[in-house]
Amino acid sequence: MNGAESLIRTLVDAGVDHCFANPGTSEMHLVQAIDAVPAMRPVLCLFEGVCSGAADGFGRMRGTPAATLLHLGAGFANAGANLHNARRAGSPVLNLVGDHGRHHVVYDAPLTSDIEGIARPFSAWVRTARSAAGLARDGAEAVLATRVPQPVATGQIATLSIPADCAWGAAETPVAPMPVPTRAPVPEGRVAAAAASIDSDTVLLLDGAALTPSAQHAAARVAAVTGCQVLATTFPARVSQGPGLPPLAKLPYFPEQVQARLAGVRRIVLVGAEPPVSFFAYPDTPSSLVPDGCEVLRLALWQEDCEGALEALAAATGAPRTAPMLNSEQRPGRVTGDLDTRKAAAVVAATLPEQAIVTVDSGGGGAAAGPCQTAAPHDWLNLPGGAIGMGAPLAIGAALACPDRPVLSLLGDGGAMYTNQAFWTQAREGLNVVTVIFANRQYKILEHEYRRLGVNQIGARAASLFDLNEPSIDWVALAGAMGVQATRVDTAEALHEALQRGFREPGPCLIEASVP
Ligand SMILES: Cc1ncc(C[n+]2csc(CCOP(=O)(O)OP(=O)(O)O)c2C)c(N)n1
Ligand SMILES: [Mg+2]
Repeated sequence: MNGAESLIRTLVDAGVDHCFANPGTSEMHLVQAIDAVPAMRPVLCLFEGVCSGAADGFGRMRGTPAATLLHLGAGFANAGANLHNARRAGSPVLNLVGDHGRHHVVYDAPLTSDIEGIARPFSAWVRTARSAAGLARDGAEAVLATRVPQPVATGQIATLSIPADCAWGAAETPVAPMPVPTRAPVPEGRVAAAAASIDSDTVLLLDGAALTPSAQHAAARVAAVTGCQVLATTFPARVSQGPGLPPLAKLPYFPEQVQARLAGVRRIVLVGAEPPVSFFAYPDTPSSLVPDGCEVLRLALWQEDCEGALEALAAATGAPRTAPMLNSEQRPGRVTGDLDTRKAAAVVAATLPEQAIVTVDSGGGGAAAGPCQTAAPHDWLNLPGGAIGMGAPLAIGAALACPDRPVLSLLGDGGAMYTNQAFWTQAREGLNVVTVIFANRQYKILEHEYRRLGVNQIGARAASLFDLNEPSIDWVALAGAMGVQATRVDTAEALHEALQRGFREPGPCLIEASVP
């Protein structure tokens, strides 16, 4: 057995059985090892940002890592933006990066690069393998590193750089999986402090593991007895919603909206969340959006047992056993006429299948989140790191992690162009992913942000940086070229019909929704 095979067998034994790959020459022995170990499923992605976004989607849904296989520093760098999102999501991801054999590095051949230097800002754990015999242990430790709960911005990404000679050199056996630590419980004192002060002027702010169904139920019970408000952060990485779950409001996006939402709040209790901040800096807006004089208490940190903390808080506040107010199923009525974003959102809620996984990115998809809360039980995956181009790759990973669940991607036409290679992998793997492109033929949010500068007249040169017309992107042709069935719709009725057909028929499809 060589190092590569001992590594791949070690990963499979530890439950890592999907590899989103874009290999090159320095990874050929790893490819050979994947070929020799049928339990490892290789998934070819035609751009590394698709590999990393897919691994993020897989990790968010499965809770255990998928591997990526990337080609030296250049391949890793291409994966960067979606690794940034995966880091902010706290997703477990294992990057395997091939490097030149160590004897070759001194020659500074063209692809030579500082892999560790490129990997470090994205990774909680970075290592370069030092021997073929040690590669299996490196792999086992890398998997463990993805499973150790970390503070929010640290993330749970492990990057193992593998010099080619460590892959081809002789090795002995795989290494057994290492025990996985659980989340630390929250000290009783913090629960008592929160329970003593929580009242109707309090917001319980939830993120991360505080947004599981049972955590949401516990938070709703606390609200029932104390009168506090429950809010989620603006873009939680994963949130379960639907009939049977408590209604969940989220903090809005723009800073002045957050300030308005939190006006009069005297106490914020953080559960897996950080204190609210403005997404961006603006000349006349504070960065921190905690209201003046508002107290901030931390009940549970992101990496701690948020569910347990909310259960304990419910017990300490004498909350009722069950949450009183739960969403009941209520679908929007028939929507007709020319499409706009609001109508498209209603049609999405009208057609959402049970147990769907919804991935969003930039674009109008977020508008459907509210109406979908009463449509059908689902998981909603947001863009936690703000690096657009995540939604389509994320759908690949979600579909492979949960093959029995339908996946719906709601994507902006701008964001979807960053990683449109994802559609090819969706077709190649026959994934049940329905994509709706919100085709407004512009970077609408950027035009909005530009106007927020106080600009009334947008100059032609500035406007050209927000406009996606001329040439206008033909999504039906683009998807068709990659083997994905596609259709264009401009009315609510046609979108309704196309969504129903998309969910009914196996394999991926794409709907270009004209939303002027
Ligand atoms: C990686 C990355 N590059 C650039 C941006 C800046 N950016 C934010 S939104 C956006 C355009 C989004 O356009 P689209 O997806 O069409 O949504 P729309 O605003 O039209 O609703 C851009 C370029 C970003 N957030 N991330
Ligand atoms: Mg757009």
